[in-house]
Amino acid sequence: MRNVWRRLSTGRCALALAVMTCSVLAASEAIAQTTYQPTAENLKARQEFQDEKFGLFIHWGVYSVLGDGEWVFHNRKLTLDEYNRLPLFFDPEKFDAKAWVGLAKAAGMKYITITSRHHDGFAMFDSKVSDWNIVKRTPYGKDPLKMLADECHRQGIKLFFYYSQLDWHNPDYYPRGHTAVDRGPWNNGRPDRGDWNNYLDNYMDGQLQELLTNYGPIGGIWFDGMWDKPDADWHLAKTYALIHQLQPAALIIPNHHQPPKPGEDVQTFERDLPGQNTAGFNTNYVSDRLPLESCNTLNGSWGFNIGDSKYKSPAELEEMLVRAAGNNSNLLLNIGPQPNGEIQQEFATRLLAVGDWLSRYGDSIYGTRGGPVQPAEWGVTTQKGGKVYVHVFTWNAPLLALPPLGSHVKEAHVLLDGSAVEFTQNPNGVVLKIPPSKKDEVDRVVVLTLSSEN
Ligand code: FHN
Repeated sequence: MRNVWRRLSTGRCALALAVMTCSVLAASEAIAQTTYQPTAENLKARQEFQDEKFGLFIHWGVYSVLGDGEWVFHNRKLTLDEYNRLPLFFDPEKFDAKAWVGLAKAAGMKYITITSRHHDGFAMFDSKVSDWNIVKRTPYGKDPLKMLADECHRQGIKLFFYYSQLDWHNPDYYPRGHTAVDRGPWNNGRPDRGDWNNYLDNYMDGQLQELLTNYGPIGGIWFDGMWDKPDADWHLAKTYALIHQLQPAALIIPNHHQPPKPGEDVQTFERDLPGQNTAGFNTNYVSDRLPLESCNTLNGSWGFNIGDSKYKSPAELEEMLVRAAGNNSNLLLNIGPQPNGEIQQEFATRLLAVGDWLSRYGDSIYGTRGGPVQPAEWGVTTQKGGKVYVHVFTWNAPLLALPPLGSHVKEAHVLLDGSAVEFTQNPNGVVLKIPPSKKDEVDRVVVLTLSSEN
């Protein structure tokens, strides 16, 4: 519970309200999760997911041709006829699945999550459900997700499919949601009628069935877009049961910005650490039962955006990853490849730098869970197998005081070179003598070895 409602005001009423609301949400999540019994394979996959800690998010679709992000259809208020021309220009002759997977691995990433279709509804895979797909509509004519899945299997890295439930193209996505009604209004030429049940039960579930049968074992489905129609009946029980029945180990990761619902396996947070709603649309509720994942962008955009050069530095990305781990969460870091299939150098060099950093600091990240100390401005802690990793970002004083850890500290050393770190421990906590920061050192990591006696 330590992450819940962290940002809430400390006034008495607010606190009482927070405690009450939190208990109600926790109780409803508990009920939700007890009516859904994950299989043993699923529980194992959740643990592996938590151990993996770092994934590559890829937003890639026909929108990349315009170099203006994945919302270009909506932002420019294009009509269906206009957007339908876009696939004709999508010919990613430089797409190289081996290079993409190799880059993710070199970055220290343990899984990849790629858009199988975004809000434009355009399937980036060979779908028989509709011809609004890459094989039928583009000069490329091939299925890059199949190549990617095969390569992921070859290189031993998990592949997840992002799937947008929101659809700006299909007439059966009706009644339309906020993005077409309030954030517009935008009628792109679809008729003012449609068969919502057909959209969910045949179109969407049909495509999900394809994704879960034609690509070998996959890590899971990353849903996005329910927030467009938060009050609609999304037939979730049916869709989630279909996924778990086809691949019991596949994790359902919904980006609906709400507390977890029955059948979901991971709670995700967009551009935020769990419980920190700085983006303005995440829930403050943080599950203490499900794995957590925080997604963010390497520059400021999800899909390829030729005008976005706000690349985060390797140091910022490393801190983002460590802060996620300290908050008991994974980091899913996004890039938007170019329409020709290449990943731009600005992304690649930064990813490789993070990979290099992880080759030295990875022990304090992979396989860990959030540590015993409340995350703070100065840093965070992670823990694994009787060890606590103290990650120090900004602390200029020589001594750092930690609250009681609940265990006796046997010894302390610097992760990088093994040199001993002086410390004292008493019932009030542990005081560490932090080594001075070396030049360009983002994160000073001190490893505390705990003994089982208190
Ligand atoms: O609208 C999308 C956006 O394009 C992007 O896919 C992100 C990724 O988390 N999710 C949505 C906004 O919540």
